[in-house]
Amino acid sequence: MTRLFAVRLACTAAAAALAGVFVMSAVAATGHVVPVDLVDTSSKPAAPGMRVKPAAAKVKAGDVVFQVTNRSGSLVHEMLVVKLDKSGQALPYDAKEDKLEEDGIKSLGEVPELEPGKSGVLKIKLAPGVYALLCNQPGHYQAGMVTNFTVTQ
Ligand SMILES: [Cu+2]
Repeated sequence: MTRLFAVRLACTAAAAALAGVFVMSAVAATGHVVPVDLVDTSSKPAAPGMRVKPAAAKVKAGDVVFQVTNRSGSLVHEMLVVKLDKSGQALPYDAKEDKLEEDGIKSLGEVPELEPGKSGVLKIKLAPGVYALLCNQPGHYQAGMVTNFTVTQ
C-alpha cells in the first residue's frame, strides 16, 4: 500500500516535469519574449518622464514577442517598432500634429493605444539591425518616449 502510493507520487511528479518541458519548448518555438513597460510621471513608482522600457535592450534575430504594458496612471500609450538605418537616426516629424509622420517611418508593427493598466502583445519577425521602440501619441515622442533596440545575428 505504502509502496503503491510512492509509485503513484513518482508518476505524478514525472508527468508534471514533462508538462513543464512542453511549456518551455512552446515558448521557445514562438520566439524571444521581451516584456516592455510604458511609463510616465503618473506611474507608480513615478518615472522621470515618458519612457519606453524594454526588459532587454537587445535580442537575437528571429521571432520576437513584445509583451507591452501601459504602467501609466492616467495616459494612453502605444508602442511602434520602427526600423532605423542607423542608431540615433532622425525620423520625419510633423510639427503640426506633434508626432512622427507615420507614412515616413518604417513601422513594422505596433501595440496600438493602450488605456492605463492595459497590456497588448506584438509578435514580429526581426532581422539583425537597429530599431526604435516608440510611442507616437501626440507629444510623447518629443517628450522622450523612444528607445533603441538592437537585434543581433
Ligand atoms: Cu505615450
